[in-house]
Amino acid sequence: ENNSETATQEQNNTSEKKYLSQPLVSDIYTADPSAHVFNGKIYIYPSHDIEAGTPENDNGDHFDMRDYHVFSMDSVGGKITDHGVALDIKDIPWAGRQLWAPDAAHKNGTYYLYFPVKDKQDIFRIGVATSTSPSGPFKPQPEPIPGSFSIDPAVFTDTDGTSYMYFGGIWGGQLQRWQTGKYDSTAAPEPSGNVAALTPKMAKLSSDMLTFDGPVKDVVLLDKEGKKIMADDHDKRFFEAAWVHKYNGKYYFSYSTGDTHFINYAIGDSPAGPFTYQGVLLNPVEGWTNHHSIAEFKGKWYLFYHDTQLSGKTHLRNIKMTELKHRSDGTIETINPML
Ligand code: FUB
Repeated sequence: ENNSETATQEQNNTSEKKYLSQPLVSDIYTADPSAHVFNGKIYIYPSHDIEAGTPENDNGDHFDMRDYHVFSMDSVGGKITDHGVALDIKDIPWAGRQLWAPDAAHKNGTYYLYFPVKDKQDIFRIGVATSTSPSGPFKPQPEPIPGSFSIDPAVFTDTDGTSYMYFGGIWGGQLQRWQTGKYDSTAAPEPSGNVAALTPKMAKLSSDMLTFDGPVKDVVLLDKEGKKIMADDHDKRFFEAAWVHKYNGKYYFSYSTGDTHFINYAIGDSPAGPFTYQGVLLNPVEGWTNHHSIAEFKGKWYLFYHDTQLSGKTHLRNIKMTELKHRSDGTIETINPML
């Protein structure tokens, strides 16, 4: 009898899903969490997923979001505050559809919310909105950032005060449509064969944080032999969700591999790269997309990510956080979202 009880228990244990961490927010769906520490608190700038009823396809039309909420936490594991609607698509004069993964920055008493949205020609551009408060509401500039394109802006401010935007995403993120410098809606979703993968992009931000100061540059990702990551290497090549953090004087570029669902990371000596591939930072989560950010709070580092624990649906996600550990050699311990 004892044996059969043990067998039942084991069955229960194996059929029950065990998540590394639990959703931070459960009354609305949230995704793509970009976290920053402002005024001693953690602020999270996520996408706000909704059931818009738009059919699913490879371009991500089912991610049909219309506003952003900002969240804050005084302590890890403490209460999370929803500050309400921080920016609504109806208030962005040039926007068409799909408010995707945002990021935020702070300079001289102003907070900046950077966001990708399709314009009225259905071309993704990156916009910026400002507020005197980290929780908004944010007032958008009347036009997108000149020269911006594609998705997933991530703004990193270096210790010298210079800010850089990293951005780009292939397939539905449209990065592949800009290879000639002009928009080409006929481009294949990504290159294939014996060619280098498409690179994420970066640009220095102007001192007012509202425009690019200088050209948009390629962010070169190299393998450990110093060769460019190749287009067919879907376990390693950049797909979307760029993020940069600085640790012990080194620059860490992390990103999603999209259809293979990893968050990988690469290390460089300068914010402009090149960055050398190191390995997987976060293994695949439940749901198709994997999108993260990394922030230091009170001497510890945290990974912010999402999965679909609450809904079981790829376009209705929930944000989570967990501790991230750098080893003494600077590499990062791989995080498994399921136990
Ligand atoms: O949330 C919409 C899009 O899905 C994001 O911009 C991508 O990074 C992916 O998470």
